[in-house]
Amino acid sequence: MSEFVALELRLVHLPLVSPFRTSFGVEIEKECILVRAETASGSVGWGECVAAVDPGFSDEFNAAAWIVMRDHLVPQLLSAVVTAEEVGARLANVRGHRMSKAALEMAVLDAELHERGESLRSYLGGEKDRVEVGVSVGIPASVEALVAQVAGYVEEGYRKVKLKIEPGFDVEPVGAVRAAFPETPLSADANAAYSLADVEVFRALDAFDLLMIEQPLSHEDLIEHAKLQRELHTPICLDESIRSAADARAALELGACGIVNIKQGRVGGLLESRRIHDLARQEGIPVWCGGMLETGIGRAANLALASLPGFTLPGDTSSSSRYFPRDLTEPFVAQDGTMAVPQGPGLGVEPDPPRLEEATVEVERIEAR
Ligand code: OSB
Ligand code: MG
Repeated sequence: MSEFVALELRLVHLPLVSPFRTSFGVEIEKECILVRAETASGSVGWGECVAAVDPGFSDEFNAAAWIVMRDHLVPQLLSAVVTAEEVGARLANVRGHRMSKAALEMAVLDAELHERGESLRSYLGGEKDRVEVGVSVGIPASVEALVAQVAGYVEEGYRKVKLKIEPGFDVEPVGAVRAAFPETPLSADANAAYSLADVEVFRALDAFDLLMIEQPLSHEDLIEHAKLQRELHTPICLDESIRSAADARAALELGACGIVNIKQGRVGGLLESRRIHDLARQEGIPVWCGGMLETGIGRAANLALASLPGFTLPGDTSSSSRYFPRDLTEPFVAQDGTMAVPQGPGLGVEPDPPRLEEATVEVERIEAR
């Protein structure tokens, strides 16, 4: 339980090692909002908002997230004694904006856990010291470039390679990677780029022994995913379509997927993530931890979440070097396809002050009155 005296929003820009292209757009540079929460007793907590510059993955984006946090969400957390578990209910009068709410909940939780001296892993009920990780590969210039890139990642030891696909770049590249790496666990992520009329594409992908096909159809659909799933052997994994535990319940009941990608930002926070985990586990549905090209702050949260027992498939949490020439925190490094779960209080990491200053393009401090 903490009383918050100030919340600070920071817009940061970090160069990416290479542009990341998906079916909905391209990111050349990482831009995100960090939240710094300060309690009356002097504890500090950090949160990272997974929204991007453009509303491509979802309807959330940074400029809107900044306003909704500053004007609508942060004021409701200041001057009040709140626990992380109460954040969701306290912010429920604002509809949607889950990525913003998740960032605030993360900062509140990090501060609270620092006050208690407890790690996020322990708080969430995580059981693993290290988690299996994979890598998500953006759409490249050519199939040859893709195969070469995958070779490097396989060499690094990643336990799963996820290929981004879109209409016109699907069966051929996935087939080429499968032929070059017959043993590597592979998946394909369409980011909602197809419709049921494309069923033949998925029948063809079905032949490549993929671990899953991620979000083939509309970001708002469950029913058509259920229809497609009945046509395929490969499990469908939902990402964009699952924004809450209620969505997950509906998806499982409909048979819309066999696997769920959990992203704390997409579903409104770590606590809702745990509810989805618990539900899926009860239903015998595997989950894994997705990623949104987070900096070390958000990556630490993902690792804590991925240490829960139902996360039985490798996550998209790759080494810092896969994303940034320089991360905001101490670099994360995968070894033999696994990554250590931070053990210190809260997230167990914080931004390196000079690095943070260098990356910051805007700061707004909102104080309790
Ligand atoms: O669909 O999983 C996705 C990144 C940004 C937006 C959506 C997605 C992704 C990734 C990257 O696949 C995962 C990561 O390495 O963080
Ligand atoms: Mg995805």
